[in-house]
Formats: sequence, C-alpha cells, structure tokens
Amino acid sequence: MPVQWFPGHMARARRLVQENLKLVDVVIELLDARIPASSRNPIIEEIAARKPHLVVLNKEDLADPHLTRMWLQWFSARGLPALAVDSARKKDLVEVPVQVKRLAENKIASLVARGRRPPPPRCMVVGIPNVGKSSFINALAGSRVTRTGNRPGVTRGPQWIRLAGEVELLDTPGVLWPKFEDPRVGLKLAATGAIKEEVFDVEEVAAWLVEWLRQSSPASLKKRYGLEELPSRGYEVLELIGARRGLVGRGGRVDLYRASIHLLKEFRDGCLGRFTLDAPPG
Ligand SMILES: Nc1nc2c(ncn2[C@@H]2O[C@H](COP(=O)(O)OP(=O)(O)OP(=O)(O)O)[C@@H](O)[C@H]2O)c(=O)[nH]1
Ligand SMILES: [Mg+2]
Repeated sequence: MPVQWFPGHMARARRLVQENLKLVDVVIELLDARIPASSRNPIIEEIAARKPHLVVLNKEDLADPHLTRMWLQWFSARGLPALAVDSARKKDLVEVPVQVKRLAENKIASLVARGRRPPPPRCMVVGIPNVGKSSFINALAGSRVTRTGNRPGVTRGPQWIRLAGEVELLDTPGVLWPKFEDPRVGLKLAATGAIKEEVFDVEEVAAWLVEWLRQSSPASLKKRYGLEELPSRGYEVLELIGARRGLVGRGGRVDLYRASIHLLKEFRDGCLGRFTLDAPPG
C-alpha cells in the first residue's frame, strides 16, 4: 500500500505559504538531513525559487556526517547556499542570520539608496511536517516562542517571531504534496516521522527500514538487538527484534506491530546510529 498524506489542512498550509511569499525577503527551506532529497517538497521548491533561498539540513545529529558534507557540496554546486544544523545546538545556528542578511543584501541596499532605514529582513521557514521548523525558530530566538512536538502537524497557523531586531521569522505548518511519484519517498518520510502513524502501515514501513539497515549497516542491527544472524526478510528480522525485547502477545507470539513501533522509535531517536537514507545523485 503506497504511503500518501495530503489532508485539507495541508492544502490550506500550502496556500498560506504561497500567500505569504510576497511579504518575505528570504525563504528558509528546512530539509531533513537524513533524507535531503525525499524531504524536498517539489511545490515548496518551486515557490521558494522565486525568492532568495537558504537550504538548512536539520537534524544533522541523526544523519551520516560524510553524506551530509556531500549533500552540502551538492547544493552549493547548484548555487544554493546550504547549512547543516542540529537545532538543539545553538552554535550551529550562528551562521543563519549572517546568511539571511547576505541574501537580503540587494533589498537592503536599494532601501538605503532611497534614503530609507531598512527593516529587519523577513524570512519564511518552510518544510515538511516534523522536520523541526518550530524548534529551529525557538533555538534562533533563544526561547520557546513557538510550540513544538515529536509528531507531525503541531504548528497549525502562521506565526511571526522577531529576533532582537535582527531578523523576523515566519513559522509555518508542515506541508507535503499530493502524490509521491516514487513510493520509496513515502516510505522514507514515514520512517523518519514526517507522516502520522495512523495513515500508514507501520509494519510495512518498519520491515522496509529493517531491510535497508540490513543492507547498509548490518552490524548496527546485530549489535543493538544482540543478533548473530539477520534473516533476509525484514518481517523476520522484526520478529527477532520483538522476541529480544519481549514484545509478545497472547499465546507467546511476537507482536509485530509493537516490534515495528519499537524499531521506528529507536531509529528516529538515533539509537541505531546516524543514517542518511538518500545519497546525492550523480
Ligand atoms: N535530533 C534532533 N531532533 C530535532 C531537531 N530539530 C527538531 N527536533 C525534534 O523534532 C521534533 C519536531 O520538531 P518541531 O519543531 O515541532 O517540528 P515542525 O517542523 O515545527 O513540525 P510541524 O509544526 O508539525 O510541521 C521535536 O521532537 C523536536 O525536538 C534536531 O536538529 N535534531
Ligand atoms: Mg511546527
């Protein structure tokens, strides 16, 4: 069953991003460093291209550092300034206002040339659900000015935040798009937490992720769950994980749903290691 999630509130959020574009000088596109390609919303990408545009790979702490460096090079080779950050680490964010001001330079210069005092640059922070937009803004502001949560769909409406006269930021609700052309994009978005669990088959996504891990880093799966051998089918690996963790139901059989939830949570929390599911093209 392909993963898909584009409810009415997301269509409204997409309109909100479109409507607010004219009010802002810079668009900050937050991507998930674990899936820099799959977390790029093609609709947002098109909207953002009309303004000076900064790419931020968030949750850098959960991604493979080598692949993050490659992705940063990939973006800059395409003329897109890009930074990698962990929104819980303040020092990662010092470069953000610097880049924003640089991107807003032309506008500031034209206001100064007309004898006007330029207001702080205005930025809209956009990205998929749960990528960390509100956390990123709170970290920049140095306090909890906007609500966050470890599930998609926390921010429901737009919210302006001013950073000590330096920059103004607009927090927006997470937006996906109506159809994932490649079904693997849906699986990766579900595995990393951008899609709410009620709308996808948790066991299917966990089995896919386990197969990916078995191929990319079998040692981390074996070590985390004390397994000597890994069966080739994802569901069989999940059975072993469930048995190891005592996630059994009635009759002593492994509860595959609970094993799947457990694996997804451990992956998202970084317990298995730092992984990037998308490699830069070419
Ligand atoms: N490890 C890690 N977790 C992060 C980072 N940034 C945010 N998070 C976590 O990701 C979850 C989602 O954060 P939010 O800031 O609410 O995400 P959002 O993009 O505003 O989500 P919506 O408003 O639902 O679209 C929270 O549990 C945060 O603590 C980061 O850089 N690293
Ligand atoms: Mg939010």
